[in-house]
Amino acid sequence: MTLRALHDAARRTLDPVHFDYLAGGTGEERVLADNERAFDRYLLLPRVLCGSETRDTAVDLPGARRTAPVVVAPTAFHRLMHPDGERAAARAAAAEGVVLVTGTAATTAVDGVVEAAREADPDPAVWFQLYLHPRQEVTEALVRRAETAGCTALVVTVDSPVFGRHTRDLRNGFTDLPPGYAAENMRDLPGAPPGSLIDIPMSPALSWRDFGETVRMTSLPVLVKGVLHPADARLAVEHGAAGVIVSNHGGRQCDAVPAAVDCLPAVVGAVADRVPVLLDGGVRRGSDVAVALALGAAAVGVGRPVVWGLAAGGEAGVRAVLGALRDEYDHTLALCGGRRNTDLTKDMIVRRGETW
Ligand code: FMN
Repeated sequence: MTLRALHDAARRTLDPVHFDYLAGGTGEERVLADNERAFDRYLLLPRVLCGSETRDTAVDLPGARRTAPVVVAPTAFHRLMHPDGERAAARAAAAEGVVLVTGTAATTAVDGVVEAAREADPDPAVWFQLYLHPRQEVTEALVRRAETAGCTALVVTVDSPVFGRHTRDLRNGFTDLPPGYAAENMRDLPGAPPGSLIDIPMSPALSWRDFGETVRMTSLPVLVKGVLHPADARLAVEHGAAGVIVSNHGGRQCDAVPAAVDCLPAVVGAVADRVPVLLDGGVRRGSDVAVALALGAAAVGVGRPVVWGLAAGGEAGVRAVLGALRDEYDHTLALCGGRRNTDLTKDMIVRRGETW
C-alpha cells in the first residue's frame, strides 16, 4: 500500500475526533501545509556512472547504529489509534532496523515499549522523548524510568513552552484523553498526579540551564528536538547536546514559523561539524529523505505517516510505511548515483525555478 492509501485507510478507521488530533496543526495550519510543500521547492541533481549494485544506507546515530536514516518521531497516544498502540509501533521499528522515539505522552509506559521492541530485535534502539518538568525531581524520575527500561538516548523537546492550540481539537472539544487511557509514563511520579493529558509538563520558564542539568543527570546521549534558530543549535551543543533535531513539531506549535526543511541548512552550518543534525516535518517520500540528507541531515524523523500505518494495520501497517520509505530512499539514492548516504551532497540540490 502507498502512504497515501494508508492515510486514507487511517481516516476511514479512526474516530474522526482522533483522526483530527493526528492530522491537525495549530492556527490556520499554514506551517503544517508548508512543511510538506517546502520539499517541492528542493530538487535533486543526480550524478551518473558512479553508483553500485547495492547501497549501504546504514547510519550511526547517538546510541544507535541503524539500517536506514529514518527515525520514528515521537507521537503521543498510540493506543487511541490502535489497540496494540506503542507496542506495535516499537516491534515494527525494531524489525525494520530503525530508531523509535517513544514519548512522555505515550499511552504505554516506556518499559513496555522497549520490551515490545526486543521481541523483534534483541538489541533495539529506543529513544525516550522527554518534556522537562518544572520540578527537577519529576524530570529525574522520568530519566531513570527511561534508563531502567533500556533506552539508548534521550530526546528533550524544547519547542513546547506552552501547549499548541490545535484548531481541530479546540473545535472538537478534544482536551483530554478518554477514560481508560493515560500518559502512562507520568503515573506515580514523585508529587505528580496519575497521568492524564493535562499533566504533561510544560513550562515557559525552563532554560538552557535546566537542559544542561538534565544532560548531567544521565550518561545517555541527550538530543534536543524543536530547534529552528542556528543560535539555539549552538547553545544546545554548548550545553552538552549529542544531536539537534530541526523541527517545528509538525506544525503543531507556532503557526508563523518556516517549514522545517527551510531551517535545516542554517542549523547544519552552525553545528553539523560537531553533532548530528536530524530533521522532522513533512517527510512523505523517499526523495524527501534524500533531499534532507543532501542538505546535511544525518537522518529524518517521520511522525504522522507512521501513525497512519498504525491506525490502518497495526504493526504490519507501520512496517509498510517504514519499508516504503526505505525502499523509495534506496531507489532515489541509486538514481542519484549514490552508494551510501554521505554521497548525497549539497551541490546536488537546486531550488525549483533557480539555476546555479
Ligand atoms: N513531538 C514531541 O516531541 N512529543 C510529543 O508528544 C509529540 N506528539 C505528537 C502527536 C501527534 C499526533 C503528532 C502528529 C506529532 C507529535 N509530535 C510530538 C511531533 C512529532 O514528533 C514530529 O515533530 C512531527 O510529527 C513531524 O512532522 P510529520 O508529522 O509531518 O512527520
